[in-house]
Amino acid sequence: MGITFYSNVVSPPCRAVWLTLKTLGLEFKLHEVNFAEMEHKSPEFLAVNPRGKIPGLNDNGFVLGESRAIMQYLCNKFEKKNENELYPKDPQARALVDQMLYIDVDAVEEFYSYVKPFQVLFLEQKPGLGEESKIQDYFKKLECSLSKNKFLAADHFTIADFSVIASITILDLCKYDNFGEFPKLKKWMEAMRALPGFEECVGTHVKSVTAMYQGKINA
Ligand SMILES: N[C@@H](CCC(=O)N[C@@H](CS)C(=O)NCC(=O)O)C(=O)O
Repeated sequence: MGITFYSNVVSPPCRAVWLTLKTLGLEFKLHEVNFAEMEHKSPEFLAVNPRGKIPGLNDNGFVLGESRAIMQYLCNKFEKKNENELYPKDPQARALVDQMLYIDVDAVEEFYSYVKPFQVLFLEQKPGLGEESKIQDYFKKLECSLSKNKFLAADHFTIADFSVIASITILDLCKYDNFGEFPKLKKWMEAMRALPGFEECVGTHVKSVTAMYQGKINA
């Protein structure tokens, strides 16, 4: 049976899970969840994630929702001990990754409030952009983390970087480019976007959703 990954191109957290599957070199079956037909609320999908949200994972009958929990599970199960672990086994190194994953949960809400993708893509609204100051405050904190480490939680990339870059791609939809005060963040984003697999797992999906978003606000 193997691993089935439930995803949809519009979903940022799915992109972080996809990057994890790819970087761990795992084989999986991709199940594109049909939002238009409300497949994420179907009994079959609710058996995978009772919250009715993607991503979801089925690993030989073990089912799981929540992108960060899925990434942690995949690393716990499949990642061998090595120097550049996506999810370090050392308790303190792991705690720094967890810390950044929790910070990212709050940041996602700020990005959604600013870009309002749900209203634009699914409700045919043109609500305009939201308040930017909290986003800039958050970037200051990321810049500070990047003056301590090369990546957000270590000197190599981890699942925290995958989660944060996937969330930042929400800003691509409105062509956000106000990174002038954050040179380290800019360099980190370039490094993330240059990762093998980034285009397949993230880039192509972001481009197609950006085209949809831009088409709606410019119509
Ligand atoms: N915290 C969750 C968020 C999942 C989430 O909100 N997924 C959205 C797509 S990006 C979804 O499935 N929305 C459908 C709904 O809420 O009905 C995660 O990281 O997995």
